[in-house]
Formats: sequence, structure tokens, C-alpha cells
Amino acid sequence: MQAHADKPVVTAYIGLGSNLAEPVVQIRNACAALKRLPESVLRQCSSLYLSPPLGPADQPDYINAVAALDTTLAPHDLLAELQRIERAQGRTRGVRWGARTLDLDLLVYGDRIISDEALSVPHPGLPERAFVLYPLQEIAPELELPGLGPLAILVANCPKDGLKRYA
Ligand code: PH2
Ligand code: MG
Ligand code: MG
Repeated sequence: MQAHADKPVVTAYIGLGSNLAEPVVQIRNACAALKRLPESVLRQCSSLYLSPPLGPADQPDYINAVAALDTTLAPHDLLAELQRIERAQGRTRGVRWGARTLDLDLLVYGDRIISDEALSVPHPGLPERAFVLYPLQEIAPELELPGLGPLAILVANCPKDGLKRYA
């Protein structure tokens, strides 16, 4: 893809999660939607993983995955695009950590550290979340997380918590 003087190409990692309305279809549709994003090239999508819910236990297991995207979208513009895809797939804002048709989290945006009302990257839950770390390791084993160090160390310190590859 084309970099512009004022618009560098940045590799962003996006966490995908769903536990409602045919989660596997939701994640596949979300990957297709990521492919269509402006100013962006979808580089990779991890395998699908099955994970028990973090948060309220009275909800179905999740399907999770992680995608790598090269983009010249600014971080908040990328976030807006991700939220648009969530809405297009029927996402409504309900209980914190409750069931959802689609969750797209901006996990990492190049080497940037951002913390404002709208956006925190790297995603603050990242070090504790097996369902993010293991799929991320599958597609970016050498990744260094800004402010957090090597991904491999985070993975080594994070139990799998019931995470499984989805067959
Ligand atoms: N997302 C949440 C809350 N809990 N649990 C799993 N296993 N996977 C998720 O993606 C997930 C969750 C809020 O975004
Ligand atoms: Mg989330
Ligand atoms: Mg989210």
C-alpha cells in the first residue's frame, strides 16, 4: 500500500470476539469487513479460538481471533471504522463484559501508546487475556508491545484459561 509523507503505514492488531448469533459467522463476516476498510490492507487473520467468558459467567463461550492490518487511517479513525462494523453486525451496548454479537478491539497501533477518553492502546486488558495473547502470538510471534515488552514474555506469564483452537 501507498504511504504518504504525512501518513505513514502502520501495522495495527485487532481483537475479534463474538458469543451471540452464530459467532463463527460473525467473526468470518468481520474479517471480510476488515478487508474492505479504506486506506488499509488486511495482512493476516489468526485461527479461530474458543474461550470461556471473562466477566459474567452466565453467557455463552466466545469465539476469538486476532487480525493484522496495515493502514494509513489515524488511530481514532480506525476505531470509528471498527465501531461501524460492530454496529453493522448488530452490536448493541449492554452489560459490561456481557454477551455480544461482535466486539472489535484495537489492541495495538504500531509503536504508539495512546490513552484518552475514547481509546487506550495497547489495549489495557492485553496482558491478562489468553484469548488475545495466544491468537496474537500465532500471527506475530516476534511482536514487541509498546510499554509492555515482548509478546513472548506476556504469553509465558498468561495461563491458557481454557482457551482452545476451534476445530
Ligand atoms: N470479551 C469481553 C468480555 N469477556 N471473554 C472472552 N472469552 N472473550 C472475549 O472476547 C471477551 C470476554 C469484552 O469485550
Ligand atoms: Mg473486548
Ligand atoms: Mg470492545
